[in-house]
Amino acid sequence: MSFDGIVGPTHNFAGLSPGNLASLESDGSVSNPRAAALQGIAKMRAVAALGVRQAVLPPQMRPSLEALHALGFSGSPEQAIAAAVAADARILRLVSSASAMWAANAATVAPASDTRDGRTHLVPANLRHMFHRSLEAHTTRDVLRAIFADESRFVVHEPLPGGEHFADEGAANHTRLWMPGGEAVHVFAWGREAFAAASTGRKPPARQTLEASRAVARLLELDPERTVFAEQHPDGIAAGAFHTDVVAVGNESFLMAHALAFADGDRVERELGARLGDGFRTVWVGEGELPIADAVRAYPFNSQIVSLPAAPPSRERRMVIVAPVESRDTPTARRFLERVVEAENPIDRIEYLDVRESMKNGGGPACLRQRVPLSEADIASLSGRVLFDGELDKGLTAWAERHYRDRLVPADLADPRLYREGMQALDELTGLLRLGSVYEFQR
Ligand code: SUG
Repeated sequence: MSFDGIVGPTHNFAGLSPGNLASLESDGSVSNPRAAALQGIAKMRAVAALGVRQAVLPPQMRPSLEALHALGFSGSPEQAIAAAVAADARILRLVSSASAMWAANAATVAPASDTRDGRTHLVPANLRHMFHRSLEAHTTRDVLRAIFADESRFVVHEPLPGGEHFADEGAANHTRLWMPGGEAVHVFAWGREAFAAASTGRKPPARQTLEASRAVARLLELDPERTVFAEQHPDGIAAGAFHTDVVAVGNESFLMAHALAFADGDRVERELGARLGDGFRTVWVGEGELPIADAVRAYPFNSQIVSLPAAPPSRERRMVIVAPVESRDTPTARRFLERVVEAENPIDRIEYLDVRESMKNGGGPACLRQRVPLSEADIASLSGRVLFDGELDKGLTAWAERHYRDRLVPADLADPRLYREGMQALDELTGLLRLGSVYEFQR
């Protein structure tokens, strides 16, 4: 099951993420929140049409009044926003991002089949490394608890505590691989070792720490034998692959990755091969065929690889790559994806989708979704009305068309009407999704 983040009403280009080239390049340009939300809904529609169970995660309220208050800007939304702008407009940018749309960063998930207690475990990501993203963690926890409320089936943990030592970016650095009939293996990628960095005083642009990845694996109650910890390639990170899902993507028995995805790709390949056995397929690509700059610009690895429902009598699962149109329009990326389709592996074809508004902030199709493997009984026990069907599609589309602006620049964030519009939109949305009061302003 795929949970997509609905793009929030303040989607804008504020240049908030050093190390994320698209975010920096788009800084200050005009965004279209309505188009962004509709592109996200269209992606859900397309993925659902492939036979994947699809669900939604709501956006978060921005600007965050809680954060403004915590920073000493008191009073009504109007007063707090005005005071923040007067102090430093960059603060308002930080508390206004719609970044919760990138659901891959919402949490790391292990399904019931892989955990010691037989429940599905979700660890909300603390997103410590970027201030604007760290604001998401607690509401994400509350939203997940509202949806995965049945404690006999689901455990929604607290986000990891503390500061930079346990900086966790969620499933953007995590992949679960498995062979039919076999046990799954979880790959946790990390960018830096907090203890090592502390001792040298070095502060690399890497976000995820090894210490955080190990803590997440513990909380997920995974068998240590079924985990692989892999360092992200520092040169890949330096070139703009701030999350592993910018340079590698896996699904079931298939993994494709750039040579600059992992510091030791050979070891990753060997360890996975040893655990998953024959039939596990990988495609690697190097600088010569696909320069890292093109991979970062066009995001062919930030695709969703979707398993099609098995067609009887064949029990074999075929797969489709759902890629951003930028990789169709970048020759090296397109040729690489076409080679993947031709090679001996489960991939049948590529479908290109337009999520340009999200892409301009460094988020492709894979960033917009969180994978949560669920049984039919689990799905039936979800709270709220988050399953994406024709009716919710219509409801969400009309809702976004009614509430969202079609133009926003960072200066507009100071407009108190934007705050009121957002509050009204999200209040109505929690009704549509039957989620109860998940936002601070509703309490
Ligand atoms: O954390 N961009 C996000 C993009 C996250 C992409 N997710 C995955 N790769 N899974 C980030 O850097 C930019 C917001 C701005 O600049 O306005 C931003 O937060």
